[in-house]
Amino acid sequence: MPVLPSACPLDCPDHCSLNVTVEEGKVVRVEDRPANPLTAGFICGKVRRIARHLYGEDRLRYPAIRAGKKGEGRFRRVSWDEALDLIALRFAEIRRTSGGEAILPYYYGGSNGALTQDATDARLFRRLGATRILRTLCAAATGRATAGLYGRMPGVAYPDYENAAMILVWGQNPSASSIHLVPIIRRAVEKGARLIVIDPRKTPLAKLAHRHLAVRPGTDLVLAMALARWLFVNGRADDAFLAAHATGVDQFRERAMPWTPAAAATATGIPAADIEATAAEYADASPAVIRCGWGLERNRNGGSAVASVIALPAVAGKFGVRGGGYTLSNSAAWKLSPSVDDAEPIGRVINMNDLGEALLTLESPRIEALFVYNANPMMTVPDQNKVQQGMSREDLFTVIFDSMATDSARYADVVLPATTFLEHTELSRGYGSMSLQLATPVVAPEGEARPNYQVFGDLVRRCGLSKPGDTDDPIELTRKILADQANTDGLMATIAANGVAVPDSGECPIQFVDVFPRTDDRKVHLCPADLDAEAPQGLYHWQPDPGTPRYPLALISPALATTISSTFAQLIPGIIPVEIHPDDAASRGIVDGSAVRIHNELGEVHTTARLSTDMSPGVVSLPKGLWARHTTNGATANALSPATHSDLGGNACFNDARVEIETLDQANSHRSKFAEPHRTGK
Ligand SMILES: Nc1nc2c(c(=O)[nH]1)N[C@H]1C(S)=C(S)[C@@H](COP(=O)(O)OP(=O)(O)OC[C@H]3O[C@@H](n4cnc5c(=O)[nH]c(N)nc54)[C@H](O)[C@@H]3O)O[C@H]1N2
Ligand SMILES: Nc1nc2c(c(=O)[nH]1)N[C@H]1C(S)=C(S)[C@@H](COP(=O)(O)OP(=O)(O)OC[C@H]3O[C@@H](n4cnc5c(=O)[nH]c(N)nc54)[C@H](O)[C@@H]3O)O[C@H]1N2
Ligand SMILES: [Mo]
Repeated sequence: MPVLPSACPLDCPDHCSLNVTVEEGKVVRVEDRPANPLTAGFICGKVRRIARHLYGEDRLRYPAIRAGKKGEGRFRRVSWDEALDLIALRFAEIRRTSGGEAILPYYYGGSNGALTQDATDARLFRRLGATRILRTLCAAATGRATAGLYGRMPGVAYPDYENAAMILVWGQNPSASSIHLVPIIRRAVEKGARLIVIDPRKTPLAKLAHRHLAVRPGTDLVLAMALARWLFVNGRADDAFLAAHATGVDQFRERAMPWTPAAAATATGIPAADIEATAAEYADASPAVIRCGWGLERNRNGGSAVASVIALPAVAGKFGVRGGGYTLSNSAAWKLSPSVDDAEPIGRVINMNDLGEALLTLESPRIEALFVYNANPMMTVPDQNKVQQGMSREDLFTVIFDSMATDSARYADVVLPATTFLEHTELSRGYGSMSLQLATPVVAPEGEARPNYQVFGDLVRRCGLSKPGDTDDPIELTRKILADQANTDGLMATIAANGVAVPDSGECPIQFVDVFPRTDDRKVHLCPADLDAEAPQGLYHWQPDPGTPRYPLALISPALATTISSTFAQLIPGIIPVEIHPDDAASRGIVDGSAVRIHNELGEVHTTARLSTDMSPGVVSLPKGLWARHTTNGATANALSPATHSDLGGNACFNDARVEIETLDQANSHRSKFAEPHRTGK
């Protein structure tokens, strides 16, 4: 049985190298490939068992056209020619009558692969003059903060965590979202490192931690500013480092000053003594590393929160030693070039969090066509009821290009089946690991599935938008993406031969020794003017909790170990419960297993309750990425998440959902009393 090399490009920091066993043209086993030291030894259960995903009943295998009402999910199989000609024809009509901006491409990170997004798709939509989408569901706030303060300097590499004397895991749950970091942290702890976890939930690492700070969602900014203030007022700020390597120190210090331990305790729910003790421990420890995740960006204060957290190693002088500093996204370890030459059109841009609103209300021109790929907006975008209303428009021409029959696909006029990363060529880089990998197909496509680069390349031609020099060839596209590297030919040869390459800055750079801020003066900018101007009331200004007496509970929606966002979730059986602290449950007459209604002014979710002391009082949790089948009314956490934007980057504010929960019995008795109509999610 052949064992073939591959690489996982899915939206996960780790970026595993894979060995895939193929039997009779089908994937039968997927394991780690030792070539990549970081991911050698084990891979996640999702990809290990990916055969269930590739060959399961939800796989899309053939192009199809709607044969029922919008959203009903009835389709008739057609040929690729018929499907693509129909799309080209409708696009031509819409451009003629309303202009290209009446077409909206919608995509996110379903495959993080460089050949699958911003490649031939960009060529098509730029030449059509389509409306552009701001990719803000995730990492927009963290991206703005790291760009502003450090110019996206690469972070502390995972293997160097073993050298740390203190590890702060801040708003990340690697046990689900980045599993190769976990054994490294465990080894560091065994060797004596102090572990601090800052998370509203008792995550697996919080249970291992010496200190767990159960921060109220959306208050990390306050906590980090209180830690910074403590360092300044107790003479523990590293003045020499700040003088040599930082700007904006006075402004930053001034904004930290109001956050006394007592004031911070009120906002964050963390006792003042714990805040002070944490600051003292951090000041004393070296090397100390902060693993900043994405949980803290998904709220109104997200950008300033991330900025304040990554400011701490500068204030405390934690750089310059192996295992000291911070890690956020390491994707900037590789600077990739565009694979298509077309410039971004200057035209209409919409924030993807506003998808529902845009489909329903945007004018001049109205959105007449929606082309969704690498994304599952019905399940992953805030204000789900609005997205559903928008996608239900009978006059909206919707194309869904995916490898799975997602909940979004039910709303398609045309369904196009996509290959998965095991069936096409893909170039990808990690954002936890610093690897770059090129993988060629290990099996032929299921049914008639086709890769993105081929389908968008074909549509460019059918739309009559070809230009000389266009290529859809994945290796030629790869060469363009790597064109600005120091030694493109050498790198192409390395990734072709080994599959994987490490950046020039090395596998494990030391911050402020091997890598420096990529700002114009190579300094950390603690209060950059552009961020200060962008944040509604200035950088580091804290916006209070959006909870109300009617909707007091903070609903968060963290990643599950069994999915990547909504990918693979179709394989999870049964109804998924909302987790609630026993005290919050008791005061509401909820017991373990109760059927409950979670609701606010945006919508409602019907599911069951699971009582858990892992939750903090006042915080409830329903995972991200669920499908309609996982709740009893088909709505998920996003039916309750507002389509508001974070202070920086226009990021989604999933965790600003504030809700109330009642048992379904209570809900039904209200309903009969007031005969109040309730909208359900689906
Ligand atoms: N409530 C709540 N919602 C959230 C979050 C949250 O915290 N709370 N988190 C958000 C986060 S972090 C993210 S990143 C987003 C993700 O949001 P999405 O990107 O919409 O979610 P995915 O599940 O990754 O969907 C990707 C889709 O792309 C498809 N796909 C994969 N590879 C290919 C390919 O090669 N070609 C094509 N055409 N399709 C492909 C997959 O089958 C899948 O259906 O969700 C966000 N949604
Ligand atoms: N298995 C798996 N792996 C994944 C993904 C997945 O869905 N499943 N998704 C991938 C993607 S798209 C991304 S972006 C990354 C995300 O990876 P993570 O950063 O781990 O993202 P989340 O699970 O959203 O949030 C992490 C933690 O933040 C906590 N949290 C929520 N709100 C707050 C807050 O206000 N402050 C603090 N301090 N903590 C808070 C949550 O309880 C959770 O434990 O993981 C990637 N890897
Ligand atoms: Mo994400």
